[in-house]
Amino acid sequence: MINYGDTICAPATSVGAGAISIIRMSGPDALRIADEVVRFTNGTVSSSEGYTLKFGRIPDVDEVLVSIFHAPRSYTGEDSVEISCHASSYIVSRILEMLIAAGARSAEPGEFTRRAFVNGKMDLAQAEAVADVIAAGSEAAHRVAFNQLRGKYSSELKALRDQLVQLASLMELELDFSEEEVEFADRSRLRSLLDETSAHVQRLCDSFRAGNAIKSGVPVAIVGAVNSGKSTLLNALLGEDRAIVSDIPGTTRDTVEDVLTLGGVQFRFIDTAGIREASDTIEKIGIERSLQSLSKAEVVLGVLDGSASPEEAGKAAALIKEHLSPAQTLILLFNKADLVSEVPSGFPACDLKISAKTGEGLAELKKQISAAYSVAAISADTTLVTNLRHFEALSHAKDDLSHVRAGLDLGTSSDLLAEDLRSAIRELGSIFGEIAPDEVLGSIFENFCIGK
Ligand SMILES: Nc1nc2c(ncn2[C@@H]2O[C@H](COP(=O)(O)OP(=O)(O)OP(=O)(O)O)[C@@H](O)[C@H]2O)c(=O)[nH]1
Ligand SMILES: [Mg+2]
Repeated sequence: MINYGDTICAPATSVGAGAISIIRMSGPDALRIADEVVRFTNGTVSSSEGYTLKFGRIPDVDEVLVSIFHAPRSYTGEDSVEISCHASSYIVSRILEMLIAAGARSAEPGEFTRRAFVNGKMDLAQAEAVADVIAAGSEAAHRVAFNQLRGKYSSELKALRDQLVQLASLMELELDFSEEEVEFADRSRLRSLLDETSAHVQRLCDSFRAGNAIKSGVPVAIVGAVNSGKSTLLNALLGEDRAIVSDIPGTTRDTVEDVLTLGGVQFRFIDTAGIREASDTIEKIGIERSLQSLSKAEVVLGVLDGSASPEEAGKAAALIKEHLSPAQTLILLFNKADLVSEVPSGFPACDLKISAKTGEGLAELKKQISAAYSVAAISADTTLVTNLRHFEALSHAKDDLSHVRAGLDLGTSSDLLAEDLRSAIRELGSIFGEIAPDEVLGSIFENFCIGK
């Protein structure tokens, strides 16, 4: 265990909210400092067992409860206390001042979790999941983050890393015997092991798109011709007047977005400027943004004006499909169904008839949207990569492995292949913090809140 030498303190709850605040303190002097600041009727924090709670007084400030944790059985692995006081910003800052006067210092963002990582209480992917669990705004985002916090994610990556280590040792075996010109390692065995691990790394890379969408909200773009009812649809889905609606074509000039949770998944709905041949510079920029939103969306709601001519609607549908990629889900909507009793012949085939104005078909639309990303699909066994740092490491590992694969086919010498393999092992190891340079740790933990 690394001894940091100093003792840190910080509020662990948001200051000034709720009835109770918790102040956290961790480090070699945590117990002594607590005894200096808090008075107890009998005994001291230092002489108490771990996992006990003591009632005490901070003269002229507050009555508090002190939770006691002894190293190494604490969150950080160090001696720690948590002081529960009344949630007044005055009381919290008074207590912090007293702790600092007695020898503690203010913790930096994420420093408690950083100490937990350095002391081996959790690996780096788990430490990152702490922030994700706290930030999770939906059941799906929580489930993904919680799986990572529990360490299932790390064990899968560690198993993958071990497979690569095994591959590397097969290759090194061949190196050892190369002077005798024996191709010792069975290259076909090497190939199949390599293909298996590459496919696994590829699968993890592919999961990033869905994982990231679940973490930050699945983007749903509402696109279509001007005046087709896109903004009316956004407002109807959200149940509030979020975007301006008017019968003037070209009302929406810039994208407008808001979130809605459906079936435990957070969706980010993006209303866009209607797509048409525009002469106006500002409208052109808006349309450019519409197309960008379309290309970045997971789900695209193509809104067709049911009262428009089949030719116009056909053009609008073709334009949407032209910008769509196979990974995206398109739901084509026949809107303004309240105005038209039957779908005119020659009108593009739609998935659903709706009226954004009367609400007809919107319940079914919500079902179809949430079917595209359901929580049920994220079982405890699904590994989804949600973290950009992990995605980048996996992508590098994937490239390294494809070099190795290409080299095997070309008959490249084992020492060159082993070099690429070692690089892939390093990349995977960086995810759970096997190698974690200070600057990497710094950039991870600086995004945490104080007290985490
Ligand atoms: N009858 C009827 N009118 C609708 C429906 N949906 C939208 N409208 C009307 O159509 C007009 C245009 O609606 P908007 O929601 O502003 O259309 P938009 O697609 O956002 O238009 P732009 O922002 O200009 O691209 C408004 O007058 C709406 O009231 C519908 O389902 N039924
Ligand atoms: Mg609009």
